[in-house]
Amino acid sequence: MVNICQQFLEKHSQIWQEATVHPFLEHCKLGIIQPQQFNTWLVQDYLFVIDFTRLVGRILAIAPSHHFDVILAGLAALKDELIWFKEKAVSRQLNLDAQKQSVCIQYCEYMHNLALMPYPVQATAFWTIELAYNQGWQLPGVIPEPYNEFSQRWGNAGFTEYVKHLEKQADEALQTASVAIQHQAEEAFLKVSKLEKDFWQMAFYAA
Ligand code: HMH
Repeated sequence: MVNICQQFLEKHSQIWQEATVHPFLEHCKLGIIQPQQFNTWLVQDYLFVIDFTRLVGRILAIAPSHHFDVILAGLAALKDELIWFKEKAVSRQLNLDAQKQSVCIQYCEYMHNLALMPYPVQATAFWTIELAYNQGWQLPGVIPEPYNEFSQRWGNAGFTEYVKHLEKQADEALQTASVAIQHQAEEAFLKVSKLEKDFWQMAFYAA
């Protein structure tokens, strides 16, 4: 099987690096991230994950049934993640009933628009979104407390496995897709990469 997802990563390695390597994560690793920066990320990411969960629900609705296992596992993990975000917000005394910042709005709108795209494009975007956090939180190496549990959530071995399954499913869908749809999937990969970078920028330069 041709590994189209890997081809996207290789062809756009610079853009991918910008999506996954950011001073925000480096400052978590060094323990010098400021509460304002971290809390902005936390609240905005919670709002993001709500819309991301809706996206995954829509993907389930159009996926071939032999892809259900992986997508349902993803949804189950998102159920826990939403509860976990609320616990983190309580312990940090953050109000999750907040307004989305402009980058978060853009990302959520993009995920909403993905609903109109063919399954192979949605499967590619899904994989890209999860891989961005899997690699982003893993690449800095061991992140000290109190941020370790954040890096563990997306960087743990089980999550890495899950992302590999997402890649396989996207590759399988792309395999039989038209060249036009494959190009759309590449655009989705690039768009998600750009939004990921912008999301870190938003939190890092939190006003
Ligand atoms: C911005 N991208 C962003 N937030 C997340 N929680 C994920 C990806 C999950 O993989």
